[in-house]
Amino acid sequence: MQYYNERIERMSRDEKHALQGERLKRVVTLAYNNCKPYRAKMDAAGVTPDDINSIDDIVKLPFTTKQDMRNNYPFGMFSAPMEDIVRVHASSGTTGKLTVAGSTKHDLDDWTEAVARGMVSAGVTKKSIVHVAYGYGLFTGGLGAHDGATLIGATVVPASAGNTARQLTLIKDFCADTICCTPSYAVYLADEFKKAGIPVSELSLKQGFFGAEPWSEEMRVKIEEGLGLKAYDIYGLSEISGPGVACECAYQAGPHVQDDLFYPEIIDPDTLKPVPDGVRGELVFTTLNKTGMPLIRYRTRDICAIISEPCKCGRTSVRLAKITGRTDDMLIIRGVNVFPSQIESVLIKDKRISPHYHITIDRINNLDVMSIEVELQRNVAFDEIQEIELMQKKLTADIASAIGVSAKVKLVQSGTVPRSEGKAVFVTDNRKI
Ligand code: DLL
Repeated sequence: MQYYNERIERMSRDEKHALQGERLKRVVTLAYNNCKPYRAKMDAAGVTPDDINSIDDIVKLPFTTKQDMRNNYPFGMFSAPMEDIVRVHASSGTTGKLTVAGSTKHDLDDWTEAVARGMVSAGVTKKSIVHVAYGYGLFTGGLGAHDGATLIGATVVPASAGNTARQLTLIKDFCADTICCTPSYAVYLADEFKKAGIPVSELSLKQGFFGAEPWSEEMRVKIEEGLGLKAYDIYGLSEISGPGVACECAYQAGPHVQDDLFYPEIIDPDTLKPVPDGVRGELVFTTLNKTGMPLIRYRTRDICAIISEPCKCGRTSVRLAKITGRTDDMLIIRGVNVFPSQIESVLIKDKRISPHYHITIDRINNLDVMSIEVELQRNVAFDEIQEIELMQKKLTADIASAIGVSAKVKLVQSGTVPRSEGKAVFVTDNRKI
């Protein structure tokens, strides 16, 4: 079994517990002293860094949410001066504003090591050829996987997302043994290889790191058979760093959390109280070693459980069970986070449109397809076909530019979108993951 940082990865649980406590005190002190929103929250909760003397004291601290990030957009949650921030990434916020994360050089180094530890645990070495088909940019997938593989000394192919025909050529001709992309795209690639008449025996793939969206054991089987590799689950979120917050080892028994850097808790989303290991609830993360934008008890909204039984690989970290849903209405479409409220805010800008809309998501030929039915206001004539087509085109373009994913927009007559009794149902997700 290979380790990237054996001392940390096999550290005894007692030693880890002490390290987590020391780091928590340090990060809470940093946030309290350098970030006004944290000071205000902690003052309101009657807690100061002096109250934190062990990792178990974490429960005294208030939670941080996406709303806090939004309230302090863009850089108000940073704890370091701007001159020390060397990179920003961002993901979707609930409405127009992005959720922004800033990293110092020290934070990027930690994140990169986290990715490297995960990749090495599943067999990547300096001899590997790593094809990165996550998008490069504000999304953390591309650069995160890229930096981690580079740190190991592997050969990186920074393919980024899109242009499937070129992806097939690169994977085959450059003899990639490792691939990083979303699990749904991996299934799509497998299908495209099949269509192109390229059998798995002509590929060199041995392992792949798939994440950024939920996936099932059934998908694991499809990907492993379709691409002829072992499929590993990699988890992360841009607010905490990016991919590699947790990653599966060769035993494929749930992603190991890099818990000297990122401390996980599971809470009951209603009572906000911690639940025992093994019980599902909402995953909460605290960054123990970040300096640019530490996050304290950040509510990820992902529904998950902590697996605390030791893993056969010898790593002492806790692991995550499969993510089975969210406690908010965020959708992940082709790996992109989308909130219905973002779509709504595009729609309501057009006065001819009523607030009734319905989003449907299907998986067609292994790709997510989003369609939106939108009602016109009662006084808008539906028979001006050309006008309607123009409006549909404009809305389609506006939505694509606002959320980064295309949707088929269909305008319908007033009164045709089904009304629900009680809580409005805006989304039908037909994907069988
Ligand atoms: O998706 C980071 C990432 C990139 C992870 C590449 C893995 C691979 P965000 O765009 O901020 O960051 O989205 C974070 O995606 O809260 C989960 O809901 C979901 N997610 C990420 N990884 C997994 C996974 C990246 N392995 C949000 N399984 C998270 C299920 C995942 N859901």
